[in-house]
Amino acid sequence: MSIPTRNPLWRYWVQSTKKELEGKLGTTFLLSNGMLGLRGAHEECPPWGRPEFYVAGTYASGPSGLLGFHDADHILSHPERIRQDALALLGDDAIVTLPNLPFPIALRVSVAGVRFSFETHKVLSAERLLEIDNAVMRRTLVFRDETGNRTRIDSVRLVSMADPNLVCLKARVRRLNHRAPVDLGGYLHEEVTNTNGIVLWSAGERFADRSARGMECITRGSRISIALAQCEKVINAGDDISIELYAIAGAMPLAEARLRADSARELGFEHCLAAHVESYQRQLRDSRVEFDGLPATVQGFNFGQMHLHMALSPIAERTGVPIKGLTGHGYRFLTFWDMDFHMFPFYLMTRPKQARKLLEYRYNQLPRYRENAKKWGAKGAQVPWETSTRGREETAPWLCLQDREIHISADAAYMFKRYAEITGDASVMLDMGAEFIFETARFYASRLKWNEARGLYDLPGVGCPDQYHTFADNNVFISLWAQWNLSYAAELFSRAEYQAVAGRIGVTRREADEWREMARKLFVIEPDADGIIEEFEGYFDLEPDLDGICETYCAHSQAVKQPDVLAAFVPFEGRYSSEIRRKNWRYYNARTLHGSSLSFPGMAYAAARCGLNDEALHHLHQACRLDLDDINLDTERGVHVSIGAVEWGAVVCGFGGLEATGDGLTLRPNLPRQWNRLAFAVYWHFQRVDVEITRGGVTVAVGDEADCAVPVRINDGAWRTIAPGAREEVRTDE
Ligand code: IFM
Repeated sequence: MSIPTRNPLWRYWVQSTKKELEGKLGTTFLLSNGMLGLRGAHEECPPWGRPEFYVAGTYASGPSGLLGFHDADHILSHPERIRQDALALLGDDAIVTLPNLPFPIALRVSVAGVRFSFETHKVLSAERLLEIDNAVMRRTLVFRDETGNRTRIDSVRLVSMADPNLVCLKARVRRLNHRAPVDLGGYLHEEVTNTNGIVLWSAGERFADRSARGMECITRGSRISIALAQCEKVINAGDDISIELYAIAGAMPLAEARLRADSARELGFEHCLAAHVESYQRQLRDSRVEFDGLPATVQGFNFGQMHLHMALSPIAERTGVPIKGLTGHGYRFLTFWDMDFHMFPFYLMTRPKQARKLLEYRYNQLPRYRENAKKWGAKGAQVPWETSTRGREETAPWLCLQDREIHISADAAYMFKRYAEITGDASVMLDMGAEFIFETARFYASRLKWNEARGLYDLPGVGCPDQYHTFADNNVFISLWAQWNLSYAAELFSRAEYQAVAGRIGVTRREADEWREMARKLFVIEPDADGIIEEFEGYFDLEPDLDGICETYCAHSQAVKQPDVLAAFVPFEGRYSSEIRRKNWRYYNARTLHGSSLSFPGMAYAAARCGLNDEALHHLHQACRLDLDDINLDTERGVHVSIGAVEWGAVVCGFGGLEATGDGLTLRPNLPRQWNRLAFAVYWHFQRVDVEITRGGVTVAVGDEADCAVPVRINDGAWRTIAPGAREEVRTDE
């Protein structure tokens, strides 16, 4: 008998019966389609098994127990806002998050009339396997009862990429050493809670019969009605006993959910599986990246890519992409700059039509952002640091981020510009972008202060993205963004096509001239005599000795959580030579503690873009393993979805040397010495472009989905315009 070998690049599996690992395994075996998020819990839902199931956009509100409280020593706590009674001040309904809903594919298995449970039976084997290339989880469970009967259950589950409301499970039971009767049934497991035992839904209407059941869950506070229906089909074919469960969940009438679950049952499991795999693999093909790295690196990279697809909701124009997708309660399913700055470039280059939804999400919330600016005494529109479908600032009130980590407004504004450039669809600027960019320029203008002594504007009172220095002036990353936003808004104003938008929101020539002048006269820290860029004014004077430094004891030192000088090189690379970027990479590498999951991939990206390839590869590997190996010991709170996007940037833009602009695609291949091949697909003007880089050359093949030729340039060669359906091979000098 030949034993099939599992391909570690696309398969990830864990055999464990350790209860204390359930938090982490629930995350790493999670499946989602952006609408539904189903954690990798056991179907039998043992009390410690953490069954969790979330529906996008169904935010409920509850008490402060939903939040971890930061004490006064925490680096992000605001010295004035953090008070002993801060929790009490919050009230009972202040915190929003998605409610954990009944687990939709729960299973009862009885052998000889005795129901299996992890507590009463001996579990001989429990293996979970993730098929990363199919977005499917398989599980094998072998148990023995008191009488010595051994039974094996093999199940496979999916959260459908073809039907956003569908979850399916098929489980097959085999009697290994007995003939005792087996009884199988599905149910909705209702004993579920959010953090600290808090329940965020109440039951409404219900139905139940022999092979179907359902209920309405009404969210706390927001009173959203979510229907949950499950149909089952038991197949008893002699020795082969199996069950199929079809669950539909979403904001719809319960009767509709029941009908849809029933239709899925009619279609059958194999049909639902095939439709799901077909739809998911299409997405994977659109963003394919192949490289001959270490298997553990590639596996983690593929895992990250899978999560980017699983996080992008079909209703992302309303929900955005929550920082951890629907994978876990950490950060309460809110959106952060991770979406605009880190994830958007990936979606833009691989799924441009869906990427537009992120622009719509930000633009639709613009009225709330205007209110947010007023709340903090600023003008224009200020994007909240953390927000949900309601567009308000949701950051815990005792933190010091809301009015200080203000780069997020420009991070969001930049998406509109990039979308218009890369897709060629300038209508987004007329419909949404110009207004957004004018309003965020107003915001930055209202935050600048004239410094008489210097004869320049300062941007004081900001919190550095590095998050160990949250009270700073003139942070280079934030100042560069403010400068860009002000000058780009002035440039847009000078274009005739945006006059109507400007007129509608009252932008005058005088205001636009002020923006231009402010951008010109904004103080931005430049590299010093050694080429090092000071992260913010006064950073060089901080304690350089990092021994004993940790998150509650670091603000006095040069330790950074993630290096924002290196992050500034992503949008503003053109300002700095590669020599300056290398020097800064080495300088900040010595000072970075990687407290943020964004740090390893961000440093991989920055290193690869300036030719520090060995360093880049090391950091890429760490990033790729972060969740699978639980490097930061917080995977149980959910997947760090944005790191997958930054890893993509490190590989495609770093090692592939891709630069995408409105003029076309430039490739400056920079393969690490350990690799011989890198291939990837991206989109430009909605046209697919496949790139293959080897030691000998570069091949570029242009698709024929759009009627559009693609200008491509290799290194500093001439631009070639490649026609739809054509390919070109260029020898390189390696
Ligand atoms: O958005 C980040 C932030 O930059 C650092 N803390 C974690 C957040 C989520 O990734």
